[in-house]
Amino acid sequence: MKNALIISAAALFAGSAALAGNIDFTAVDTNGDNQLTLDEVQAEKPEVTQEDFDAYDADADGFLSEDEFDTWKEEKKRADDMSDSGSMEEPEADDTY
Ligand SMILES: [Ca+2]
Ligand SMILES: [Ca+2]
Repeated sequence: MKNALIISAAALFAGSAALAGNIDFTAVDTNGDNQLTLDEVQAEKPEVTQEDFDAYDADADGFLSEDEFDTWKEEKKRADDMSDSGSMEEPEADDTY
């Protein structure tokens, strides 16, 4: 039971992890209006879905502000940290902290 919960949480993180790496807001904002549209995000990361986008469009205006984008990147970073250690349930033995 508990594992199923953990796995779905991991799947959620994997979904948000679609926005990969250290993407710079200004690099994605190709028209420079300080708002990211789904098109702009997809130009950088085609695997990002409307669903991913909406999940972080906190005020649901159809754009990601820099704050919203930062939140996304933070979530992504956390997801990466988790995948770095192999799996959430079984931390690697070479854990350094
Ligand atoms: Ca824009
Ligand atoms: Ca927004």
